[in-house]
Amino acid sequence: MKKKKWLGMGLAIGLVSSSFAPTTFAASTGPVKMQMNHKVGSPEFVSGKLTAPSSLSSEKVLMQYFDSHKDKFKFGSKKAEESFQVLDVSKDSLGNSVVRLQQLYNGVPVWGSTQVGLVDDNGALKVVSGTVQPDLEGKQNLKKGKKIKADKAIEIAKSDLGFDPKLQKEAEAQLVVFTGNGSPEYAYFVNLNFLDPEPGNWNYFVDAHDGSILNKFNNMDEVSGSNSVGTGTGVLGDTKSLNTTLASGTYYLQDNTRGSGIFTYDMSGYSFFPDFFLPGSLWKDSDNVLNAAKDKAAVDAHYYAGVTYDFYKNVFGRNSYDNKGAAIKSSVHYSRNYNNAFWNGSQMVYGDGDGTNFTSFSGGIDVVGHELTHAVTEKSSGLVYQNESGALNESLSDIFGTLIEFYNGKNPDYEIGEDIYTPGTAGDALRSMSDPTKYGYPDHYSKRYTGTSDNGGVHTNSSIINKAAYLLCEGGTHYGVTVPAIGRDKMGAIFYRANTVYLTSNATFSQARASAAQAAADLYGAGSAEVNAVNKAFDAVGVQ
Ligand code: TI1
Ligand code: ZN
Ligand code: CA
Ligand code: CA
Repeated sequence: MKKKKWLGMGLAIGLVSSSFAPTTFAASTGPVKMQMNHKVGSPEFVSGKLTAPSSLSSEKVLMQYFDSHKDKFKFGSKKAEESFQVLDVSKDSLGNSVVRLQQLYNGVPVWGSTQVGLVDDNGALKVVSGTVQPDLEGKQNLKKGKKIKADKAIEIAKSDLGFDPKLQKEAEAQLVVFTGNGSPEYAYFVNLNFLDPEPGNWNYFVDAHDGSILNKFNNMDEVSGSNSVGTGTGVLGDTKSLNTTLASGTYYLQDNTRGSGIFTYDMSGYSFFPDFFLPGSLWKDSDNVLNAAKDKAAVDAHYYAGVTYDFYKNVFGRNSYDNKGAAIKSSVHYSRNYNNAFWNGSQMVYGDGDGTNFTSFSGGIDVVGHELTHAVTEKSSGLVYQNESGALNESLSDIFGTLIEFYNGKNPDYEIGEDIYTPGTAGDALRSMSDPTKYGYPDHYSKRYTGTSDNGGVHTNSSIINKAAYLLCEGGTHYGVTVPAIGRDKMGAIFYRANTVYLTSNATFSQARASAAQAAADLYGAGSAEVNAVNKAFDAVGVQ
């Protein structure tokens, strides 16, 4: 797979976008929504009627817009035409023009700083996405200029590798403005791509003034080699076998036996901008025995992604999250002491936890099942991650995370996150499907959270649906309503059909009830006990 050289920092931010409430204001051309990147202090996403219709080229429309909003985008004294290079202009499926830009500073590309403009077929600008690095002209470091030569930078990068690589293509050093460490610097971007003595695709940023290495990462995301089976020790100390790939004497966490493959990567504690350096480098091991402390998170992310793939394949005939065999990617050791895991729109990302509230998130199979189910939901119902649709999205992730835990068969339960939550305290969990109130979550619609935090309570109100799903599996009487048990398999089949057939992006809880009842009728008959049980389960949690 070929990697694009310029990764958009402000693009594809998915669930982890810095979603501060955008401001809305009326411009002369119509209402405009401007979402700020507060870290950088300039806009990251602007939408609305940004310009009036025009017969100019789409590039010109975008450049003129930048020129007339210099105060916001702060790209300096030069005109937009000199501050941005047009990388690409294309048409989308709706007839809009998509203009892709690379920010330049005095003609030098600002690494990772790309922008996109969407211009409709009337020549009106509708969207500007991507943060511009602001006020570069005032930066002291850039005034120092460059002192060392490109060849020297390549030498520095090569000697840092510690061995002499047989390069696939000649190394080049490209002068860039590197902003990844906070203060912009001139740097050489050096790519070293090789297969021998071991495969690697290293990116180096060598300070153009003093030759120091500002940053480096191995951007390799796939190897070609032979299938192999290794062993690993998981987060909880258990041993499991792993599908790996052997290439040039090194083993990689690349499982070629499922769909288009399962790949596990190392973020080595980095995060920077989410998505910027993801996925990190493909996990490698010298002897196919992954038993070091740092291996544990990788072992479980890899193994449980395989179990999750098998669950969806064997139970529902679904080939990966998109049902088209998409490659499944996970990165572990994301950031430091990071107390969460997420699906970013294209891959799973796991923190190591702070060691007190959480340990490595991939150690819980219900966590892995939860995250990969977000991908299934995104590719099917597309439930919007806010308010009731967002709580449904979260609930489906908990429900299937739990079904996958039962499918795996090792100490399964209806608790959520028990294997990674408070490693120093036994017997507790983050949430409970059987009794959400144990951890302070609502178990009835009348007790739902109606505030705006956590995207409108997506991790709170999910518990109401979780409880309905639990009652459907196990039966019980809740607030005076008795729900007959239909078992996990039928509950799973009903919710899977609801998610993949009937639920829509903006579904409410009551649409979820109707969808589940319809799914049960399709699967088991209109007047079936299963339809009755679904209705009772939603009655019990107060959803009509
Ligand atoms: S999908 C992800 C949302 C994270 C948003 C922040 C970037 C999420 O829901 N993560 C789960 C992780 C999890 C799953 C933990 C199962 C335990 C069991 C989650 O519940 N996160 C909690 C901590 C939260 O975000 O509130
Ligand atoms: Zn989630
Ligand atoms: Ca569990
Ligand atoms: Ca605990």
